[in-house]
Amino acid sequence: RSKIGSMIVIPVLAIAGAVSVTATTGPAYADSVAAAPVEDEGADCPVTLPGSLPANSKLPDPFKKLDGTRISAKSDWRCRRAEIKKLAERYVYGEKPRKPATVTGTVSRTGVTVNVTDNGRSASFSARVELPSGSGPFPAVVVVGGFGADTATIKASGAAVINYDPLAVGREGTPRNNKQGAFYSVYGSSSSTGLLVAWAWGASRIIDVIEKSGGGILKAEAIGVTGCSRYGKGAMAIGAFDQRIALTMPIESGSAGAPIFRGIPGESGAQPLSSAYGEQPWLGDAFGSFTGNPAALPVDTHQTVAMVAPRGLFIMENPHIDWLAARSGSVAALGGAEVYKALGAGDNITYWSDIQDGSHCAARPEWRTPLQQNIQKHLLKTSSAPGVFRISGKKAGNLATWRDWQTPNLSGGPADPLPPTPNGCIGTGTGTGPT
Ligand code: MCU
Repeated sequence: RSKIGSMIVIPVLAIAGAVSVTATTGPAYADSVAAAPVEDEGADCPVTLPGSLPANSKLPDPFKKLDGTRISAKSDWRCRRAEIKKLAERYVYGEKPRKPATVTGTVSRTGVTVNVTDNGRSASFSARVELPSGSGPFPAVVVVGGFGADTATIKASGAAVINYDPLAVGREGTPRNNKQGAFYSVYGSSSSTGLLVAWAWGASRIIDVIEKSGGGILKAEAIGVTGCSRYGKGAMAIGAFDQRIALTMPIESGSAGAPIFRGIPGESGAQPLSSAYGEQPWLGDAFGSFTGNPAALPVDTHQTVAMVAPRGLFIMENPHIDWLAARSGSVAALGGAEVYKALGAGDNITYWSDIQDGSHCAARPEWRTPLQQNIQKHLLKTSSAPGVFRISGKKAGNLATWRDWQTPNLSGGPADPLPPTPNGCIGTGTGTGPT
């Protein structure tokens, strides 16, 4: 059955937006925080997962370590992030295996091919590449799934498009005990890892091949990711689980994407957790114990947002379709933004749900300029435009009601370029802020 055929709940309009934006050039700015040179920068951090999961109806404190103490320095974030990553793998998404024993492949002006061998098993997949004008080498945006992303603006901004079909790596429509696709060919069809992390693993292997190619066509240190709807869930996971990704841009991701799990049961019309778990094996098998009890989760998606910090993040949401849980999405962004602020990177996150057209995954004029600015800032390094929060008054969440922790003043590192503001907004956004 086709993926469109399975979308019974919201009508999908995949419109290819053919709108171009003239890229401006200017001096290189140092404001954007570089992506890490490795996929999993804190892999060496010791992490002991908790033995019990006490109920907590509020969002878990992202600054509180598993030993119960809070971090005090920016340099502590590295290993705190590793704890969050382990919790997110264990209870939400399933484990992302470490880099495979062998990854080979090719990068040409029209495509990337990937061959992976790990644990003695092999799999291959490929992605089609579209280059912008100019001679390159180019930054690139991995476009997950084939719809909903404004590829014309991406290319007009000066970045290549890597068309990644995640279904070749983790197929939809399979039962949890017989998952299929390149990831499951290598790690087994009964792997408890969900599709989102399988897709993330595939995107990471594309980056491995680009790294090895020597950068003549595509620049491995300037990679972004985007996708809409189920592929927005994928874009979120891809950016959270590979620190080489400089810019993460989920669109209308809905339940199992950006929105906080704790907020979904109380958000009228939002896709229930049981549905997000059951519709497709997007989340890891372990999430099944939490669909009726998200308060028992030791993590929530504000921490998936925080896993992306301090790298570029541009969350796009649609407040016109209740199913998409945009109110809970705004809380995830506001909660994760507290980590950005504490790291002195408050202007690397943008959240935008203030849009006119309510159709799902439509081409939207409102997102063109921030899309171009994010690409210029985080991939091309030709802009220092600060991130903004433009939260639609239709679905504006209130972080204050969801947290019982405050944001620490972390020592060390560069000074925070944007002081925290009382209402929890950051940047220079003029839209309706949280109430
Ligand atoms: C928002 O993403 C999903 C949603 O979770 C599903 O319930 C629905 O069937 O499809 C959406 C989607 O991927 O639309 C393209």
